[in-house]
Amino acid sequence: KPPGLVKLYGVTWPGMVTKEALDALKAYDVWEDDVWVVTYPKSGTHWAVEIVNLILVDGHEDKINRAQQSHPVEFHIKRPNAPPPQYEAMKDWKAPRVVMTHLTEELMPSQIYQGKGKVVYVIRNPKDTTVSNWNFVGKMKFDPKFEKWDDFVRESFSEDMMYGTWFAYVLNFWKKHRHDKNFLFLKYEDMKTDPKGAVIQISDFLGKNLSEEAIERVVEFSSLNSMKARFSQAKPAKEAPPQSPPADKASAPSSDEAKAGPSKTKFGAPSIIRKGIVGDWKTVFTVAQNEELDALYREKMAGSGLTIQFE
Ligand code: PPS
Repeated sequence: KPPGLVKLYGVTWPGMVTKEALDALKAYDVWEDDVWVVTYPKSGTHWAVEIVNLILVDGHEDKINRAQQSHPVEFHIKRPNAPPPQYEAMKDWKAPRVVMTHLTEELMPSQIYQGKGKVVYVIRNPKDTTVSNWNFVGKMKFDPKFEKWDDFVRESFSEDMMYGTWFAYVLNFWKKHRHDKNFLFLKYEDMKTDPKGAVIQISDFLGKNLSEEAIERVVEFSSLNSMKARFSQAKPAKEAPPQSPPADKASAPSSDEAKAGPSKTKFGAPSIIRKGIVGDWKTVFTVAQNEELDALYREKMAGSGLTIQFE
């Protein structure tokens, strides 16, 4: 059953988020060596988490502690006999803990802003996050208002969007924390152009002095193909690779995957690792939608000092 949406503290969340979780996280005991990977959804969270995990084990993929595999820390699944939420279980994790989250700026643990822990913050252009999200929550039939592309794109840039709009989410962090010593801001598009550069930047930020061989291993194991091979093992045999629907067919059922039901990855959700390219938005956005978003982009980003690459 799709989890639906819930509104808490003025923000719309997926139904797996609870007030209890948000309150616990605001007051959370952050550890000095915690690494929090913070993103607007579909910005490359899992990619950045995998890079961080690999860096911490010198690129030896088999040494990553998968028992400490993270999902968005704000999730709190309440059902009979459910295991404790991750934010509780994490109290028993071994340091360094790698945590992923889409918490908004206001709701992040206060201790982070006192300089505790480190934040790797990934920004991806809002057109590609929208299309990636469309292929994800749209296909999961997460909420009825996400079922048609035209509605989805409109909804994505309304304040009611899950996790808020890209603009509010990204700019709140960027404007307040771009100079904080425990924050590293990265752009997905730069990571695509120069993955090795991104690995070096992150390892320097984490204070890890990796050998050239270790850097190469991290780059290799965090590549799209390597991650896809390792994290998509449980796909049904019938499944065709997910396709972005062309603009005029955007709301039609788009692939065998839709008919077969979502493919399960190790992350338990459809196709988190999908195309992994810059500019996929061009296959889905109509000319009018693109122009509208460009105008909004110019208005919202003016004076922010943040530039985003779209292709
Ligand atoms: S989520 O659900 O918000 O946590 O999703 P998130 O992990 O942030 O983003 C999913 C998109 O990231 C792409 N991805 C990658 N791109 C490049 N390299 C690697 N290794 C990689 N791993 C994941 C993934 O394909 C999703 O983007 P789209 O555009 O849908 O392909």
